[in-house]
Amino acid sequence: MRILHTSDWHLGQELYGHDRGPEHDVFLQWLLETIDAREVDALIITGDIYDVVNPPIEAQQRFYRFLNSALSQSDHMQIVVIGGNHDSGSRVELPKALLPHNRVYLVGGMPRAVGVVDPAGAILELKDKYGVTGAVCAAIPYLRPGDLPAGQSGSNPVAQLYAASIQAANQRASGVPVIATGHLHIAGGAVSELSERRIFVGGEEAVSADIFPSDVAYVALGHLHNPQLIPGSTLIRYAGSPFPLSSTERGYEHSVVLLDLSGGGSVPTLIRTPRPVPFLRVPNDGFASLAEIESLLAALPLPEVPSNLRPFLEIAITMDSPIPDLRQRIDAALQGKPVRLTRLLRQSNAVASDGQPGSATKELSEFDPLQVFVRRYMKEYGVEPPEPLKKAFLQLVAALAESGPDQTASGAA
Ligand SMILES: [Mn+2]
Repeated sequence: MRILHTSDWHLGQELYGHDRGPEHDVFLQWLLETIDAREVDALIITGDIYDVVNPPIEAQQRFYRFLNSALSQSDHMQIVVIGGNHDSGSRVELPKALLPHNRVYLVGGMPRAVGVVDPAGAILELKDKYGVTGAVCAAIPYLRPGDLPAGQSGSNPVAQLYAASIQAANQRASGVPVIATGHLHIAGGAVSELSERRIFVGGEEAVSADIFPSDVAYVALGHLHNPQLIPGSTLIRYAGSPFPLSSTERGYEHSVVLLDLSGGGSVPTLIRTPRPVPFLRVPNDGFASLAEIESLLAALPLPEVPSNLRPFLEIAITMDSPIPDLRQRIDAALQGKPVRLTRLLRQSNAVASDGQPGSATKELSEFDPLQVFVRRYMKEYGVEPPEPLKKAFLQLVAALAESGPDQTASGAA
C-alpha cells in the first residue's frame, strides 16, 4: 500500500499582490505525474487546501480540475482531504455528492451523527489496486471548539477525541495498519513566522505528540509549513507546504511524503517538489545600505522568464537617517528587471523612543499582534504582561482571524 502525503497548498494565495496560481499549476502537474510514476494508491491532503475561507473561483476550479485529472488517470487511487484552519469546512465538503464516494473522502469538519460528534464517522478504509484494504485511516480534520468533548479535568479534550477515533479505527482494522491525520500544532514543531496563523484547540496553542499511540503506523499532519518529523512513539510527519508561502519559508526543502505501508511497518521517502519561482532577498541575510543594495541589484543575475514566473524579491535596507525618495530609488534600481518586489524592509540605525535601535521605522505589519500588545502594555505599566493575559490575547486574535470579514458559513460549530 503506497500513500502520498501532502499539505498546506493554500490555493488562491496572493503574496503582496502577486498571484501564486502559476506556481500551483506547476506543483499540481508535477503531483499528477508523481502519483502516476510512483503508482500511488491513496493521496492524503492534510488541510489548508485554500488560503482563505472564501477563495477566488480560479482557486476552486484549480482544485476541482486536479481532482478530476487524478481520478481519471488511475482507476483506483483514493483521495482523502481534511479541512485546515484556513478552510471553510463546508466549502471543502461542497462537491461531495458529485464525486465517487468510494474514491474521494472530503472531511472538512469533524463528522457528526444526529448533531453529535462521531469519531467513527471519520474512519475510512484505503484499498490497494486489488481492492484489498491496506490501511484504515482516522481522517481527523482541524478541530473547532464545538468538536471537542467537554473537558474532564486533567485530560486534554484533543487527546480524548484522538483516543476515541483511533480506538474506532483499531476496531475496523483487524491487523491492517492504522494511520491518522490532523491539522494542528504539535508541541516542539518548528513554526514559520508570517506563515501559519496561530491556532488554539481546546484552549492550548500546542498539543503534545503523546496523543498519538505507538500502534498507529503513521500520523499525517498539516499546519506547520516546514516539512518535519515530530519525535514521538510513532512516525509523525508534517508534509509542509509545496513551495514557500512567505519569505520565511524560502530556505525550506519543500517536499511530499511517499509512504510504503505494510504489516511490517511504514517506510517514508521524501520527494522534493519543484520550485518554479525563486525567492530572492537582497542582501541574502541581514540588512544593507541603499548604496550597497543598488549595487547588489545591478549585479543580480536575472534570466528572462514569463512574467508570472518571475522571481520574488525582498529588500532589507538599513538607514542612518530617513531617505525621502527611497521608494523611487528602489523602483529606479529595479527598472526593467524581470523580478517581482514583495517586501521592502526598513531598519533605522537611529535609536527609537522605546530605546530599541531599529524599531523607529519598523512598520506595523512587521510586528506580530502579540509584540504590539506587549509593547503597548509595557508602555502603560512598565512591565511585561502576565502569561495568562498574553495567552488570552492570543486566543482573541486567533478567534478574530477565524471569524474575519471573509468568513462565510463554515464547519464551525
Ligand atoms: Mn497552512
